[in-house]
Amino acid sequence: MTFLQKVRQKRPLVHNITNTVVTNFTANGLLALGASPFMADGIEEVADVAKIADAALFNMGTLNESIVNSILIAGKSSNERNVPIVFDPVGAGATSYRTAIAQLITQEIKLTVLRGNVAEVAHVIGESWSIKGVDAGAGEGNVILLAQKAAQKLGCIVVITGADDVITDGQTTYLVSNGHPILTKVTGCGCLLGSVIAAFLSVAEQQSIESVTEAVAFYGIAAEIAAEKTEAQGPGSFQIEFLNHLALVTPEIVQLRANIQKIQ
Ligand code: ATP
Ligand code: TZP
Ligand code: MG
Ligand code: MG
Repeated sequence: MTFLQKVRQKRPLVHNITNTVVTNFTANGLLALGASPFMADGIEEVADVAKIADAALFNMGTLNESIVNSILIAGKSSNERNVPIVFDPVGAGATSYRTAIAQLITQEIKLTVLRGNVAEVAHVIGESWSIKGVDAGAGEGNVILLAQKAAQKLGCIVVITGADDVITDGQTTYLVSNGHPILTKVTGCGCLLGSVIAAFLSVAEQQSIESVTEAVAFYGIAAEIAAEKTEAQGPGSFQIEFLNHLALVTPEIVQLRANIQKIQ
């Protein structure tokens, strides 16, 4: 059985502490996939939510002190139960506050996956890369080596997304070349991917790089098909069609279209 089939069978409960921009899109994306979203960031309840969740997604897109505290409390509670955690350090490097908080979270919480654009991942491990707000700027470095260095330093799987996606645990590395540039014209497509990865991790053995790779390929394939179907239209139509294909893409379609390369 593929991880996608397992997600649709188990309908995992994914605890999301995410930003105010993408909350609705993320919940709809998880529902379309076949998972069960729970958006809960209140400091009063996050520890209890973490006790019932199958996976967690922490995202610092609209950051403030309350969100930081909620992520730290939920993260510790999730770690106690060995629940997989995906962290998206949105905008790390854009302000010194974001960089410091991203580094604090990676120190205080045992992550399963760090998912970000190249600039965000670079800044989390103290390297430089140009960044424009929450979007990565053009950079000069080697993205694969950067991802491997981050995975080794943080002791987790690192996913750096872009035209090609790098997925590595520091030893094994995959390159996924599915997806479509129009994903960058709809806010939250990076953020939702983190939640989708969390759902796939919840039906896998711990630290399963294969489940993460399948999640990333599946996501890119749903976007490719949605982009084909809305070719003459714009990002608004794409966004709706993308949600449709998160529900409609089958394991057979993933197998046919997945563009995954294992790198030594
Ligand atoms: P940024 O903040 O830099 O926009 P992000 O957090 O939104 O980053 P992306 O890097 O845009 O995240 O990744 C989100 C999804 O979009 C991933 O599935 C990725 O593969 C896909 N993607 C991004 N850019 C391209 C591209 N040029 N071609 C194909 N797919 C892309
Ligand atoms: N501003 C703060 S969070 C956010 C914006 C625009 C959403 C970023 O979403 P993504 O998935 O990184 O494009
Ligand atoms: Mg984006
Ligand atoms: Mg992002």
